Amino acid sequence: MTEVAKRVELILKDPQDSLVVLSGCGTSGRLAFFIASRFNEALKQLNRTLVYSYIIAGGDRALLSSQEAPEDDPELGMLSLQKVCEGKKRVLFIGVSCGLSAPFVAGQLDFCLQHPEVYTPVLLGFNPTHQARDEPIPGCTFTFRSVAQRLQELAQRRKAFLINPAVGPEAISGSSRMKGGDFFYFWLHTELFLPMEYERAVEMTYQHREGIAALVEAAGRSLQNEGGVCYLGWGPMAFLGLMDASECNPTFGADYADIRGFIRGGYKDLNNNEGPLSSLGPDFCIAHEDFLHQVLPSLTDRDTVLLIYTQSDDLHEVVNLGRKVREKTSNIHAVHHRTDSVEALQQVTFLSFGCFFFVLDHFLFPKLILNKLCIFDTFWQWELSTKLVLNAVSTGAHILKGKIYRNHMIDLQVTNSKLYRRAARLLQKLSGQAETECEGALLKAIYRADKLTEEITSCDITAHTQVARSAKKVVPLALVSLLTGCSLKQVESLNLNLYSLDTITGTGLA
Ligand code: F1P
Repeated sequence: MTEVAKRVELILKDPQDSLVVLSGCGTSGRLAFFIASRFNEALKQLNRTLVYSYIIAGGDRALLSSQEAPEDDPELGMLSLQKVCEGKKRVLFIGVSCGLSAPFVAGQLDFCLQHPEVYTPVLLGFNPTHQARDEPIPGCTFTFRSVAQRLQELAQRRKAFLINPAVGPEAISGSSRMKGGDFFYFWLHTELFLPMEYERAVEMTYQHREGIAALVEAAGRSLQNEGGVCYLGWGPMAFLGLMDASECNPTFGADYADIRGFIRGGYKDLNNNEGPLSSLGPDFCIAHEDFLHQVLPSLTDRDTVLLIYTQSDDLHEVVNLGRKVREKTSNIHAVHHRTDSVEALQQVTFLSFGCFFFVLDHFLFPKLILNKLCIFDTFWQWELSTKLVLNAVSTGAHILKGKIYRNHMIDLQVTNSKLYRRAARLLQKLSGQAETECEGALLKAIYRADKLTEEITSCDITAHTQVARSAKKVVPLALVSLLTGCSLKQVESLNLNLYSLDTITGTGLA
């Protein structure tokens, strides 16, 4: 890690024709974007050359919505890396795949290994090398594991780097959006810019356990009652809301309207490579203006709204929007970050909001505003803290909705080869039945067919995952069908809520 930090330092000192590229899929790609943007912002303020760049599988639309299919494409990964690095003579490439699994990233790492005169590859993930994915990648001679092993060998001579601490599996398995993501965020900050103390941010956040629990309950009630949760954010913190919301779709089978994020100035504030994407549909409309037009008119007490802002944001604006929301729902809350040096500002906040807001605002950090770097330090602690709170809110709310079975997020979307295999493994683990039965049940649920035809079984995984994009509750349906012996039609007529899974399977419904 120290060695990687030194390489970054060299690039920062002599940025001519150099680049640090962060790349990943899903959550890893979103964090790559967020961190590259934040670091470039910091460099801008210090009048330094911008050296950070990001790549996310599926392009910028994947920043806001689930696009797992491109994760399977190593060539796409390689081509997008080549494009970003055109004309560069020195590139530090940081490929992130929490599970050491994404072919998109494997393709990029392989390309770096073939061009050592320009690229120094770094692989960041949270899995031991021998557990990296070893499934053949169509059209390639390498697997993720073989690439990781090559990196490991070169790492001894400092020609490549493999950073894969085991930070433990996700408490609720099935997504890299929580612990893996937190560590990725934390690691990049400490290694790529300047060493900082994040432990305190975590401690301070969880001092607000009760407040966070209240938020989880409110959001959970909304989801249970077919309402929605909206994050209305200001400044960089707003993207964390967008990111948290977009992850709920592949992780919990959620609809885009269940949890939505909005950022004050929309794409102008997001500052992504591809610019505005609102023309792609309502789920890509992300500005507060869009919230006012699309969501506010039909907002009710069933919905939860969470404002996310800091002392640096325009409080009058926060108050104005807050008042509009309050006219429609009493279920309005706020995460407010401040340092302990702004008592006056805090008073304003309380005066304006006190009567109707639950304000989770005592994030007291030491007075760090000594120089510009310390301002970033404080901001980054707030960002980590916000990520922790939002992950807790959305995960907890989905648990309350009944999306978790025996500690597994089983209503995942089966939209790429990794997720297809994960779904099949989950079915085996939870039903105790053989692999072929489980895969059969999975296919039946994807195609909504009670019998598997030749047409279905002759298709490959890519075709199955394309059909699965529009199928709902695939794994829960397959599981109940496996456990009860009921046909898919019978199971579907139950209008499944995972809360009732144990009851259904325990009473021998068949
Ligand atoms: C990438 C990713 C995850 C997401 C889901 C699908 O994983 O998009 O972020 O939660 O599991 O895969 P990884 O390559 O970082 O392990």
